[in-house]
Amino acid sequence: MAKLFRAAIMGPPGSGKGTISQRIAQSFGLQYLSSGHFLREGIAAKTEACLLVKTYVERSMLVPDHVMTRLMLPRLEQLSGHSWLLDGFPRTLGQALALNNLYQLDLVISLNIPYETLKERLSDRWIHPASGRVYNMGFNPPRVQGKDDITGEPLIQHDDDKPQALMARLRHYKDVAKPVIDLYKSQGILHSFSGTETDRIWPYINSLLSTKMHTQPSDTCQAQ
Ligand code: G5P
Repeated sequence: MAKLFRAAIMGPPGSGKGTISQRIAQSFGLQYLSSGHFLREGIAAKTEACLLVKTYVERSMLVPDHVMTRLMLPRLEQLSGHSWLLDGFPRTLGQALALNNLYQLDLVISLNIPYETLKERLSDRWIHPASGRVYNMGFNPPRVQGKDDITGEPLIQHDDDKPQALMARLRHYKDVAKPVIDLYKSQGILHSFSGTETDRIWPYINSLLSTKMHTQPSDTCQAQ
């Protein structure tokens, strides 16, 4: 059996983590777990644990580490036996250390995207809330305006993509990401990618992953 591969992707809001994660999951057969999607899904389903974090998510504030790790680490336990990719977790040094106690990551991808690019992208972003599928009216529009390609259900915009919330998210990201980036750098597993277009960054990530892992038949490739 091929060795399990464990990876994480980091980057500010709108940097393309979700878009790139979906491509990685499809191309390399990794299970893909997005912390933001997982929280929003739990909030929509009104699960007790996720209702506690609703206020944080709605205000684009980081959910406290002890709550986040209590939610995410059991999900990872359910994925034992699979290779996986984490999108948006760990976000803080506390989360990274909690994860580190249980799993050794093979690779961390960090996306560096200019602020102006992030602002433009997020104001154009629409999502399908049930699945977490992400569209961008310029870059990746739905086939029918305002409707999800697969289900035909209406698309919505996040409250946290509005300009004030976005500034707060970017400030937070910078502060909390630095020690996490330093940790993964010191472990020799950090790979950073800079640019303004996902399509131009993607071939480098694709080629990095191809050399780092054996391409395996996908067991399932779904956003969780
Ligand atoms: P999330 O959901 O993790 P963010 O803010 O980190 O939220 P977000 O906003 O989902 O990340 P992304 O995944 O980095 O952004 O980017 P994306 O969705 O793929 O792309 C953004 C847009 O740009 C899309 O419309 C896409 O189509 C478009 N796009 C991509 N590439 C290009 C391109 O090349 N060109 C153009 N023109 N467009 C492009 O977290 C949400 C909340 O959950 C909580 C927090 O409250 C957080 O605010 N949370 C946590 N709290 C604590 N700890 C954690 N670990 C937490 N995780 C989540």
